[in-house]
Amino acid sequence: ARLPGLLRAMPKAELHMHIEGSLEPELIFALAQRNGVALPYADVESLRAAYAFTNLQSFLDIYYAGASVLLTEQDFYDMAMAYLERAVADNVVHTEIFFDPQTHTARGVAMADVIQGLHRACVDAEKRWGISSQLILNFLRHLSEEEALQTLEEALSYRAHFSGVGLDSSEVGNPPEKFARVFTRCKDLGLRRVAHAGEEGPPAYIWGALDLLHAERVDHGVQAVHDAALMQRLRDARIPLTVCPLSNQKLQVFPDLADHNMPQLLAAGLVATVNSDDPAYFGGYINENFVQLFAATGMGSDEAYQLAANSFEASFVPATRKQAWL
Ligand code: ES4
Ligand code: ZN
Repeated sequence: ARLPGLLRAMPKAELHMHIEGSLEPELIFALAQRNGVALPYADVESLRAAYAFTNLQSFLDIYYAGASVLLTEQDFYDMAMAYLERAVADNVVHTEIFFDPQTHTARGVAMADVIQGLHRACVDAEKRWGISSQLILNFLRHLSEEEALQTLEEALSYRAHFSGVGLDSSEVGNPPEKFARVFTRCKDLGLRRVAHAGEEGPPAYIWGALDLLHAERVDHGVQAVHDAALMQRLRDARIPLTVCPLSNQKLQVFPDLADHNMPQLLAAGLVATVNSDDPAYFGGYINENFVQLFAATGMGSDEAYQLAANSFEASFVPATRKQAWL
């Protein structure tokens, strides 16, 4: 049995993918031209050449520059359709898509255009290819909690179009306690909750995501291995970790993929999953993450099956539909 073939062919859910991170350089330049936006890069090649990241912040600076070409409802639709078609090719049958409204509303883009463009793509993709999806609104943690609360209020006009909220952007120096009030309000509203924690930040930020943000999943979470009590909590409560191997490698969390701690997370009984994070920036969509991770760490078909099952268990679909996948 050839492992890469199994990894590519198996049905899977993707639970950690920033839609702005799916913008390929070619689409960035096409949208810049369509919208008359000037970019600080001459062409696709010089933009791609700038993708040499040393840490999370060095990536985020370029990621926000790339997102500046998104202006219209159609732009958000086109971006999401391109990702969804690519996900279908990787046998993703369900995806939970992160979006960063503040990156766009700060430039004068209407919340309606962001959410309606993304939602229309999700509807069309399910009709065309059968893939199901949910949208998860992420708050930018380098901005204030007041700004997050305002963003939430604005987005609530489109409450039916997103299932949950998350927390992303610059982690270190922006701990979860900064957003405790907005996440408690989201819980009261019946929104599902995730948060980036323990990507570059310490285990204390993962504890904070669980206890102060009421997070139901932890995005990344790979730093949990440094805290035995936290590992026990994650395992016993079956709190999933949405891990992104190529992201971790490119942002120097694990500079050598052979040193990635996914085997350790699975051996400890955690509900860990494999995801692409920002596939246009980190060198591959979800199947590339699976194939390269397995080649580097020596994991086998048992782990492949476990990761696929974990992706469905960790999803926010109703329990009845989960049963059919598992
Ligand atoms: C992100 Cl890799 C990562 N970490 C935190 N925030 C993000 N936004 C987009 N990608
Ligand atoms: Zn992420």
